[in-house]
Amino acid sequence: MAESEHDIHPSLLKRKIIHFDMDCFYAAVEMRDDPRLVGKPVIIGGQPNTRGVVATCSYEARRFGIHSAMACSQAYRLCPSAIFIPPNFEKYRAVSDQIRQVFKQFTQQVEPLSLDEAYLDVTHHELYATRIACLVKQNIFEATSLTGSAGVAPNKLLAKIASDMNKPNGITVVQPHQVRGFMSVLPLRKINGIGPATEKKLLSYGLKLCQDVWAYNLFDLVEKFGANLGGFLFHRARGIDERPVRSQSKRKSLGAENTFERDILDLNRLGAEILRVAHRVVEALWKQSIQGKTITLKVKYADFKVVTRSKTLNGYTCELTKIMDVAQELLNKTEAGRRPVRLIGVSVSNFRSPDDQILTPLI
Ligand code: DCP
Ligand code: MG
Repeated sequence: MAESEHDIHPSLLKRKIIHFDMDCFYAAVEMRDDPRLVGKPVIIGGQPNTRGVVATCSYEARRFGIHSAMACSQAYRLCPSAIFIPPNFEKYRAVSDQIRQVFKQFTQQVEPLSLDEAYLDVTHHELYATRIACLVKQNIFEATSLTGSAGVAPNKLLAKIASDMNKPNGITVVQPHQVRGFMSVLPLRKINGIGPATEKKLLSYGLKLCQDVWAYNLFDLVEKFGANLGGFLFHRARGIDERPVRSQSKRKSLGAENTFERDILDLNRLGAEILRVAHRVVEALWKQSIQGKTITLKVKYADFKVVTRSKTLNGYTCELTKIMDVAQELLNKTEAGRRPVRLIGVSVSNFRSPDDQILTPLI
């Protein structure tokens, strides 16, 4: 139901944001360049008989239940006739440059999230934001023969959720007066930043949809979930997100971390936790096709004291086994095993070229 201007949060009247995301990006590039692949289940990533994972796959392959980050062996079991193709990052990076050129035709405020997606702040453009989204789509198709999908909304949170709703080749618009209705039935899991672990935690409190959070005030949520998650939930569940589009600043490292439910003393268990965190980092490196030279391990002990240990390699890497080995070696240089640990983090920095220092949220 529409609502009066009075009920609309003022931040929703401030900005016009487009989130643009290419459709099955790596697979689409390969299908464009080899028409024999069109209409077939195509998987980009490792080979089926190795320990590799699926980077992405065509929509035909998705019908078999295949998705990004799935083990190739499992993808093969689901669809033995699928065509497995190794990734060609040079090509994807070239296309990525082309799409960024198109974004820049409309605004200088462009924040790339990975090779195939970006936020655009078009608040001050004379055209309607929806019209700009159409033009971006058209111009990208003319330049690359590839399609993408756009979300048009008053902030980054909503634009990102919206761009995923009409894939492939679609545009979804969320206007300020629609935000309440849009958020009410949205699963919390759709909020960027709420992953499987947080989802599980929220479900244990009976919180599944955004509107389930509305029953609690900020104070309740902070008490239940702490200042960070509590405040985040309160605002995001209402569709509020005041983060600006950051075109200038460039992240120089990419990392992930995990706080344990209970402090861990056992070194083997810590090793397993490092593997989980390193896996997330490697996935993000892959997704953005970047490699780094320096690996840093962060350890927070039960008493909240934090130490970091780093190692710089001779060459660049984005390989799980390598990053894992180094992180393990770094763990041995801490007091882990003798002091209980409450958090482990792994990050990679010192990227291959300045171009690769893409701004990414901590995952
Ligand atoms: N990617 C990756 N590993 C992942 C996720 C993605 O290597 N776990 C790579 C391959 C994708 C590209 O990043 O083509 C873009 O990621 P998206 O999440 O946007 O996925 P797609 O563009 O492939 O599909 P969609 O049409 O759902 O956007
Ligand atoms: Mg995409």
